[in-house]
Amino acid sequence: MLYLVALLSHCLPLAMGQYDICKSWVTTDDGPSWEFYACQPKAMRMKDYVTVRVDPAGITCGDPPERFCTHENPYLCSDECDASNPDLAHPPKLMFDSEDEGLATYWQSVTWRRYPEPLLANITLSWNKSIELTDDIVITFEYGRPTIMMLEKSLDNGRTWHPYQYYADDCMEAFSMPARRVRDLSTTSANRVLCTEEYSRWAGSKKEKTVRFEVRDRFAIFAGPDLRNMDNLYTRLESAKGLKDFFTVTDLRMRLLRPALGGTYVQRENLYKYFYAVSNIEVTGRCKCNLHANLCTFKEGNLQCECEHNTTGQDCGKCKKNFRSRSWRAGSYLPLPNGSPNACAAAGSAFGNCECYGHSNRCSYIDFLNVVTCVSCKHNTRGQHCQHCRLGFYRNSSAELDDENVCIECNCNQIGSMHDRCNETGYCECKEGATGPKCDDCLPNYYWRQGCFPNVCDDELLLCQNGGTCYQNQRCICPVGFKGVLCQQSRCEADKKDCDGASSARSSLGAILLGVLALQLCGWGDL
Ligand SMILES: *[C@@H]1O[C@H](CO)[C@@H](O)[C@H](O)[C@H]1NC(C)=O
Ligand SMILES: *[C@@H]1O[C@H](CO)[C@@H](O)[C@H](O)[C@H]1NC(C)=O
Ligand SMILES: *[C@@H]1O[C@H](CO)[C@@H](O)[C@H](O)[C@H]1NC(C)=O
Ligand SMILES: *[C@@H]1O[C@H](CO)[C@@H](O)[C@H](O)[C@H]1NC(C)=O
Ligand SMILES: *[C@@H]1O[C@H](CO)[C@@H](O)[C@H](O)[C@H]1NC(C)=O
Ligand SMILES: [Ca+2]
Repeated sequence: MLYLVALLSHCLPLAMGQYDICKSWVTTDDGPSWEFYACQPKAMRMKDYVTVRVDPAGITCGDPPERFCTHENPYLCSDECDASNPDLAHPPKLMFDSEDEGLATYWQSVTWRRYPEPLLANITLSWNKSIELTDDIVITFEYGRPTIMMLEKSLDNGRTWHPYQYYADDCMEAFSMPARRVRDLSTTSANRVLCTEEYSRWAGSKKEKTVRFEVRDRFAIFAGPDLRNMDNLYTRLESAKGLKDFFTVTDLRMRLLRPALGGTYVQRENLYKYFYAVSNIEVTGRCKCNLHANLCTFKEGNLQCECEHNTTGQDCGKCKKNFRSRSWRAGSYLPLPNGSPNACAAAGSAFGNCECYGHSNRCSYIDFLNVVTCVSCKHNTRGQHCQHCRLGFYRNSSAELDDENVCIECNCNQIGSMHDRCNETGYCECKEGATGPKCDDCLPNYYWRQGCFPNVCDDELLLCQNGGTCYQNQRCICPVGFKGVLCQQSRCEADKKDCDGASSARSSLGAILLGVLALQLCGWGDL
């Protein structure tokens, strides 16, 4: 493999483009050696690697078979869609085939027979791989373009979605957005999400068939017309925050919200001419390999970067094992023209033997200790090799030492625990009465109130006396005439003025007798 690449890099003319070569065998004053460069795969026709999903179920025409007509010929509704007949079926895969004979093949939706209920369809394209767009997305509609649609994108395999562009014949009415054109964007707004009216107006279904997401026009803001100044674009992609990500997707979704209307209002008496038909979706882009690969292969149904620079992963997004002496970094387009490979380095290659498990980019020699130590350990690690967890964190036993998630926060309850440190299994040290891994529970016979306190009363040993009731283990609510923590003390005993009416709250015979006795003993005397 190494030799092959070396050979290739010798034979290929340098003119084939920027960032095409990951390394080359060069001769220097010190003899021959490898030189490494930032590199990226070539752009490809991404529709060849996509999986598609069309929603909702039943939106594809032909089941049951259905007749339709066109805006050009609205009274001749003799065309038929029949899913069970290959010649009359319009399944989703026809959006991605190659149309060699020039005959359009297309996916088609059911007609708008449910009007005025909206005719909605989602076409979701997934690559299970991050892709960097390099040219316009071009969607070709037969029989007219939608009057309202939206393009969405995902960067995380469909977990979250973001608007990418809005399309309508009237942006204000459809989306409450002013209509704009990508050509009018400036360097500071090149990644703005906008609504355009350019691709939604009726112009005859044969004449204007395409809807675009204009990647080239946005590139041209930096690279000039015809993209002649790519250096400037690459510089911007590297420096402008979020610009690279703007052109990166793992999934795309077309939300078709209203079909072509033929330049007029909806005619209820003929709903067979309203539907969507998409013959092609062209997506041109390259695998995102973080400038660590110049090849991207399709293996077992998945795109995969062929990583160089001792990186690994689907996007070359981490360092290979034993090459983690500093943390992983993407390659950079800068400095021009070859960029920086930012390769992963073997443990032990830099600075004697300072392994930092990928949590630090820097080692430093400490003179008086005569040791090399990692500097500014990240990911909540610490230590000479970033091999320990910071105080307040503990080791994630299911993660390797070079994993970003290796240290987990202790999360000790601030009130229940002695401090915010914990042991190797995440257990905090609890104050008296508190328990649980995080000290946010109380032991039996303790109650929680800004910390754990011993029960004052309960239903077992610390019973409230004389008919008193225990309130949340915190105190006894005593009947009139009694007091004390457990209502164990008669008020008469403590203070003779308190004996009036003391009998009223008591229920047991014994208590009543006691009360009577108390009345006789002290109550009458006072009157
Ligand atoms: C299309 O996808 C959006 C989310 O992006 C969802 O809210 C909507 O319900 C979907 N529409 C249909 C018709 O499935
Ligand atoms: C997506 O790609 C990853 C990495 O190549 C693979 O492990 C996973 O099985 C793929 N998922 C699907 C649904 O193909
Ligand atoms: C990657 O590791 C191999 C094997 O140790 C080494 O020969 C090569 O030079 C390394 N590549 C880079 C870019 O560091
Ligand atoms: C522990 O590490 C694994 C592997 O990286 C990770 O999936 C998991 O989320 C981590 N656990 C916590 C609590 O962070
Ligand atoms: C951490 O503390 C808990 C509770 O005290 C204990 O059960 C566990 O064994 C301790 N773990 C270690 C590794 O010491
Ligand atoms: Ca087609």
